[in-house]
Amino acid sequence: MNRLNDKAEEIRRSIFKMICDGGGGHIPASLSIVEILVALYYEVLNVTPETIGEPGRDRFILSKGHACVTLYAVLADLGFFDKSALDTFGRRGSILGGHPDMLKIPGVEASTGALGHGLPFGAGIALAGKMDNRDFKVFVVMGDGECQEGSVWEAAMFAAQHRLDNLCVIIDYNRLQAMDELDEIVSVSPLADKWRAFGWQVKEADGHNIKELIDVLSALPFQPQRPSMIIANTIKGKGVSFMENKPIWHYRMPNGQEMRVACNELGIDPE
Ligand SMILES: Cc1ncc(C[n+]2csc(CCOP(=O)(O)OP(=O)(O)O)c2C)c(N)n1
Repeated sequence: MNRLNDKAEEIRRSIFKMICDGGGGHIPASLSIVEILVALYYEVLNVTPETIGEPGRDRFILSKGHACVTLYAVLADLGFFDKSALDTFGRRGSILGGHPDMLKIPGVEASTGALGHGLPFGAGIALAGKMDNRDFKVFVVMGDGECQEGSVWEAAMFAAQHRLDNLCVIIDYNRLQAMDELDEIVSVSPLADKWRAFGWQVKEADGHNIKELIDVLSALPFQPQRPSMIIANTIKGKGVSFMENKPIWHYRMPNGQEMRVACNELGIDPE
């Protein structure tokens, strides 16, 4: 497990450097999902740069597309595209923009950014897999604030009705939404009960504990004939102390002194 914890730290450094060098991005939202993506891509997902075109591969959809730099760092590390592309993030002509583009970036399965689309898209792919008698799984990572979108609940009903037990959603439950606390905007609690009421099998996990995440993900489907939901308890901004649980940092760049503190905490050599 040390290897994966080290990998998570490496991905955190990559996220921070990419966004600071690129001049803008969602740092805390990206730090929130590091362990979730590391658990999925390094232990669970049956997909590689060689098999990305094969119909039987597992699918991953990052529905909270504003956290795309985490996905970029992981995909580059696994060789889906050259790591040098990370240095171009946010620049004119780069394949790596502020939201992921499936037509430009090898390994990206869905263009996302407009919240509420990843689950409907994933549910459609999961149904197609069932109809084609394939045994791949579809994983969707969503934000907790994203659960306010009506399209999420339409897809939730659809997935339960079609018994999509090849579909797993992981909610990044950091309890913040953009610039405020989720409960101060439109509360989604009790989150687990809501999903259960829609016919989903729900488990909770510490979203920063890679072993716990892998254990839960290894138990899929949680119940045959039902879609699975993992509510991952997370901290928005995890790893940079002054950003943790602070909504103001949703889309904000650190100044010189803040940059030095963050680099020190993440183990980045300040140049
Ligand atoms: C349909 C839509 N409405 C609004 C936005 C603007 N937006 C970008 S990130 C964000 C916050 C989403 O909250 P949450 O899903 O909890 O993500 P987190 O705060 O953890 O990053 C919003 C509202 C968007 N991207 N898409």
